[in-house]
Amino acid sequence: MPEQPQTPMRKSAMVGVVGRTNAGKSTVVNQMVGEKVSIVSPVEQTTRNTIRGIVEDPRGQLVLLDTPGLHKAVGPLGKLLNGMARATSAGVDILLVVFDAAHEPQLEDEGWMRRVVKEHPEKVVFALNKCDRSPFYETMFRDLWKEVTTGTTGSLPVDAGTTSTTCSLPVDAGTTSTTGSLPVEPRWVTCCGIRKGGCDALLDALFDLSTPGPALFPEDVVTDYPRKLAIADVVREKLIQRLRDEVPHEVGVAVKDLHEDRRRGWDVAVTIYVNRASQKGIVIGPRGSLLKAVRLSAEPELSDMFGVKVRLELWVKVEPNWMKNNRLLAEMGYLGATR
Ligand SMILES: Nc1nc2c(ncn2[C@@H]2O[C@H](COP(=O)(O)OP(=O)(O)OP(=O)(O)O)[C@@H](O)[C@H]2O)c(=O)[nH]1
Ligand SMILES: [Mg+2]
Repeated sequence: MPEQPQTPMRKSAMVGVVGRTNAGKSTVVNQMVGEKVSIVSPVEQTTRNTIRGIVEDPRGQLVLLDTPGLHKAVGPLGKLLNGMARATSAGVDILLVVFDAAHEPQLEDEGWMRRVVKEHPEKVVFALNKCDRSPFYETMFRDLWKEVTTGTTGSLPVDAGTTSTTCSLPVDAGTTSTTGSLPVEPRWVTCCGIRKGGCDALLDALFDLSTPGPALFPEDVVTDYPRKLAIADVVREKLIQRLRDEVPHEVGVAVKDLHEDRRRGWDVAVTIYVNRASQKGIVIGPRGSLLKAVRLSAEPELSDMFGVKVRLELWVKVEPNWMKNNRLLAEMGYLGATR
């Protein structure tokens, strides 16, 4: 009897998406998922939670854990975010490290490479992102990896945004030797997060490394990120886009109440926390114009996202040191969110 052609087994994998802040992790995750599950902005430390984006494909299912980008930790929230990224890098099937190759490698990039050397996860993909940009520093990243794996250390600049060049490494990168077995050679993929096509190669590499297994989430979900946190994130994205200087980093957003009405949609009360009284006026804007612009741009996006009419009520509250307030941090999902 002729042999029946075999249908390939569906694969699944949990993928930790890590890298320096602003490398384009969330952009790449959204492209691969095909929908916006994670907010994106040119401001550092945009992602403040580990967000799961789910890729459904004939080849199987990938669960992408988008993490806050590693940065020189400032204050308790900064440390919390770095901790989240590190915790996610352990216990995943594949580690996807996203590098911003439109810039020369920075200390945090070297830090991730060292972490790969130290912990040698079995499967690693290095994504050289922003390949639409010129110059593109592919060779420098590849050379750095060679240096890191052979134990010759380079002395890299700290991120251009920081003034000090003597900060300690954000990950445990103090070790210069690579004693023990060498790590697995990562797959290198050149991609462009802002173009869908650029991310197909990334999906190919990830599915290639995945093993046969059952789907981890139902097929019709793209994220299991709690909706209150997703709403707060979209509001924060719209705020960040309109705020300047240090204010974006000092803003915290929490959904206080979500009232569902089957006919009228959702009424959502949102509180925006700032550290200082002077920031309250900035967030509200002249005659409430900034807050209104935030609301008008967030509402249609949220309505689209959830398939119901979403109305927002935005309040601004001065809460000095909200970043040290565990109750508020928990409300924003930043505590106990390290999986
Ligand atoms: N030119 C170009 N810009 C990109 C590309 N990918 C992302 N960006 C931009 O880079 C900026 C940062 O993108 P994000 O996706 O928010 O970066 P992130 O790594 O998630 O940042 P954090 O959440 O702060 O860690 C945004 O302005 C993106 O539009 C790319 O392939 N090319
Ligand atoms: Mg992000």
